[in-house]
Amino acid sequence: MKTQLLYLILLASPLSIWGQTPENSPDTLLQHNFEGLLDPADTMLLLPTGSDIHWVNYDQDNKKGLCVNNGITPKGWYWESDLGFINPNQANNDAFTSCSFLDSGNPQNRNWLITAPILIPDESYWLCWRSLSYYGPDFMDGYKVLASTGGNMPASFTDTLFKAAQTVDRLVVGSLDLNDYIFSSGYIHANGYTDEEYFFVDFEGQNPFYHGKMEPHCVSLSEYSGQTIYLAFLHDSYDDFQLQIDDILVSNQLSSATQQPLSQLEHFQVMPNPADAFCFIHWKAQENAPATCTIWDVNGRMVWEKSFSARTEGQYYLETAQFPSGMYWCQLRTAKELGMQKLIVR
Ligand SMILES: [Ca+2]
Ligand SMILES: [Ca+2]
Ligand SMILES: [Ca+2]
Repeated sequence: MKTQLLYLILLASPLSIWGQTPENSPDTLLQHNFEGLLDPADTMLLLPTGSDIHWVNYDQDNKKGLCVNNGITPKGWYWESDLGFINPNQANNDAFTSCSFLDSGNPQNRNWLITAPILIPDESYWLCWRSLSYYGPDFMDGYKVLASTGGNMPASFTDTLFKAAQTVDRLVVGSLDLNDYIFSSGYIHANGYTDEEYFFVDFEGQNPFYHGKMEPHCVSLSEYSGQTIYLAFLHDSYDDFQLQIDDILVSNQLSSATQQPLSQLEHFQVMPNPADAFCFIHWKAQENAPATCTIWDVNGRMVWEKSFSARTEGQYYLETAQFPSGMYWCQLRTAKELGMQKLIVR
């Protein structure tokens, strides 16, 4: 019975809930931006049972965290302002957060954020998300993005789609030189702290540190075509600090005709953001190419689109007063490059 219900929901959702048509809107199968008035953790299960249809926030280690609130940090994932801002209290974004600075010895944190099940219709689908490790390189948090075709129990997540490195040891405490560290294998935040769009040097702490900002990632889900899968974000760091995940998206809008991953635009910005009556969309591409800018609402409906002739750099004045207040996705893409940003219209 459970399985039948699951498939009904999966089959019905792209059409009836989001009202999509393949011709003019993205097939967004799953989206979570951790925004709103209610704590997203309240709607999640605390334990996976094998074939759940809800998201799961599972604290497998059951160790006390010391990251916030004088040691009463939630043990699993928790809702928090975007820590990538200089002052997170002034952030206009919220994200899901996990703490690996744990009590008693040097235990491994094991916090699972497991999605609802997703039926991947064909090879054109991608998983995208954003993440930040708050405190690098001294206490850089690593994590894994995993997939399962056999239910949502931890042991079923046998496929690793992405692995972010964590700090394993340091030769010089507080150094900003990556050569003074030993990291586990995997991607080091902000491309090894070279891409200044995704970190800055923060002088507010005891020592200067690399303060992480939200960095987008995408992986293809093409090998799961025709299958129902669960995706999991496993924060499995030893003795680091805080990791955040945001804007989890499964959609087929990020693949080119050749199914090759698109590289990031050199620069892509929408400002002011939040926008009251207008915003400027500015981009810089690595190649001279025609571009298309598309805006979708949170339900995956395309609300605006414009094409631009070949250029390497462009700026466009967009009147946002034409859109109802709310959150949108703004995407700028060429044949080979892509930029995506959240746009808040007030
Ligand atoms: Ca935990
Ligand atoms: Ca968010
Ligand atoms: Ca570590």
